[in-house]
Amino acid sequence: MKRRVMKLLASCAMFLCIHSWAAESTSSIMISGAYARETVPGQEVGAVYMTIENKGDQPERLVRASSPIADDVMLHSTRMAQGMSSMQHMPTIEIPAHGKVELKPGSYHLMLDNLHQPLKAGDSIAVNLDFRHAGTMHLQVPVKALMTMDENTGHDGMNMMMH
Ligand SMILES: [Cu+2]
Repeated sequence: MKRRVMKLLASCAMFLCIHSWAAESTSSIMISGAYARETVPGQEVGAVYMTIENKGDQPERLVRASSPIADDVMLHSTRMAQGMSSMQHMPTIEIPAHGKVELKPGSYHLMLDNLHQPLKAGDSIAVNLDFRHAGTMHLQVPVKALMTMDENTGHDGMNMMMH
């Protein structure tokens, strides 16, 4: 099990890397590799991933996220326990000084609740992040297609698709 998870993490890291061309910076916070996962018909929640880097000398905190295309955007963390994944609501996400936090499948993510429209690959969606010190950042997040089956199989694959 542990080995499968490691393999999963490795493939996620690669995936993020491939899509990390665009980088945006405001003050000491840098966002890179942001993307949203395409939704399937009937899916009313979406997930957004990115890397948040803090180049400053003081810890930073993501306190809120919002999007005009969803009723609510929640900060979530996915945990694996005994082969089952569950999501936890996070009140805030801390980014340590000179550190970074990766929002990625199987870990932290932004959860778009009650989507007003389906997320289609090739589109981009507006997402706003409120940081305690850096203030509000407005992002345009590209929507990426779901991974194909040969890149991503089995139960862990399902987990990645949903979160
Ligand atoms: Cu979630």
